[in-house]
Amino acid sequence: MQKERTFVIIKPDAVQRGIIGEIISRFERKGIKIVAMKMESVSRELAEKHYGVHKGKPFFEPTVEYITSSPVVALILEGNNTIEMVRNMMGKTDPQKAELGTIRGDFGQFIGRNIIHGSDGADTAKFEIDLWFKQEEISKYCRIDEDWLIE
Ligand code: IDP
Ligand code: MG
Repeated sequence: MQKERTFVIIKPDAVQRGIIGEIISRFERKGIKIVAMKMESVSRELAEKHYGVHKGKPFFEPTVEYITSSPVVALILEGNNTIEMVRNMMGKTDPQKAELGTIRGDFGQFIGRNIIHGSDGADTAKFEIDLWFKQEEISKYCRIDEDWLIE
């Protein structure tokens, strides 16, 4: 079994709309462990680094403005195959195309207000975790349900 970490941002629109708890509770109910979490007003510098791969694309500047427009909640989630599982729970980038039952499909309407970010692969997860969190902000602990979650 592959235990891995992923990086998630509950974006400004989700914070403003009061659905932080709804989103976090989906991860908790799925059995995914939260190992780090903080609310942060994102600087332009951090936003530009985070979205660096998209520099030069037409949506780069609006996306940097979106993510810096109001506080976000940043999390590190840990568990079995967590990167792919969280991406599946998020749904497609465009909430119009995301399936109902996914976070973007259930809560969003526009691609420029798509509720949540999650790392798209192992290298990205490592880059984003190191960019957003210090080692001492990450907690190591066992959830009491771990033995009942994994076969
Ligand atoms: P992802 O968040 O599903 O991985 P990416 O293609 O990596 O999607 O794009 C990063 C973010 O940039 C998206 O989550 C969204 O906030 C924004 N974005 C991407 N494409 C568009 C677009 O066509 N219009 C507006 N915003 C976009
Ligand atoms: Mg992406």
